[in-house]
Amino acid sequence: MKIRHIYILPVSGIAAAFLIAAIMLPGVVSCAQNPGKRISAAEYKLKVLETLPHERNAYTQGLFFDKGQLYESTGQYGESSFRKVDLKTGKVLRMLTFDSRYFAEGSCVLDGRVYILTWQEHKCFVYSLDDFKYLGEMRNPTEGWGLTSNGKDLIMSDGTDKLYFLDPMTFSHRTTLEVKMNGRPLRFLNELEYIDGKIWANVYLEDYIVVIDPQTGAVTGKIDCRNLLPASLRNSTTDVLNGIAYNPADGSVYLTGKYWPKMYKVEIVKK
Ligand SMILES: [Ca+2]
Repeated sequence: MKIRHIYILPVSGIAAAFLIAAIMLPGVVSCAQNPGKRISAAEYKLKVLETLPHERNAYTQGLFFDKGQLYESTGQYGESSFRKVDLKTGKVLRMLTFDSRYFAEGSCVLDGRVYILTWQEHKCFVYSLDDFKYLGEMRNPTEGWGLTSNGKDLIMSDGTDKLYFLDPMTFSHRTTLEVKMNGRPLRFLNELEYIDGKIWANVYLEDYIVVIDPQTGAVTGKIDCRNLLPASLRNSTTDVLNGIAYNPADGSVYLTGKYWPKMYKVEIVKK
């Protein structure tokens, strides 16, 4: 638990204790809210609804929709980019590239502004999504991995078991969520997507996606994504599953991976 601010007010000791407890409670967003309760993750598998092309040169780090349009950020030094992508053809419609000293990571949109993380460069770039115009940048004290938004906060992963809820104007931390799967901390949280009040997360180097309750940090679902990209489509550069995009217009979910030649429209079914 982390207390960011303690306000000293002229009240009696007992009243102050209640007041401080009331201030602290909303910030306690780990499973500590239910210390005796262990939530088991429900097991899901994928049903592929559609297979779509994906640029093999895209080391996918961020993937999201805005107004039905797909966007993607890609990493690696010298290859980092932000792209507007045609969903049906996989073709890049517009692209920003980053200086080779930056390794781009996750990205998301909030109120028409696109936020693009860097891995170890402690910067989050901000652009206008409409015209890709540079608006500024904010300092990120941790590493940057995945990024999404609940419509109010930016939600960021940094490769640990924590998700940070951030002010989109200042990047200051509002709350920190500790993520646990079956009662144990789940590290290496990577690309994120806020779907229907839950946070979906890739787990780096794993072939599964977890569904996280943003109130408690408990993993409520584990989605088995093994063999999503068949062996026949893999080559020496094919890397890990990474990339979740939700299109709220029709409730569809798309998945891909780093240097994958395909993207998949999927739905999840209980095992
Ligand atoms: Ca995403």
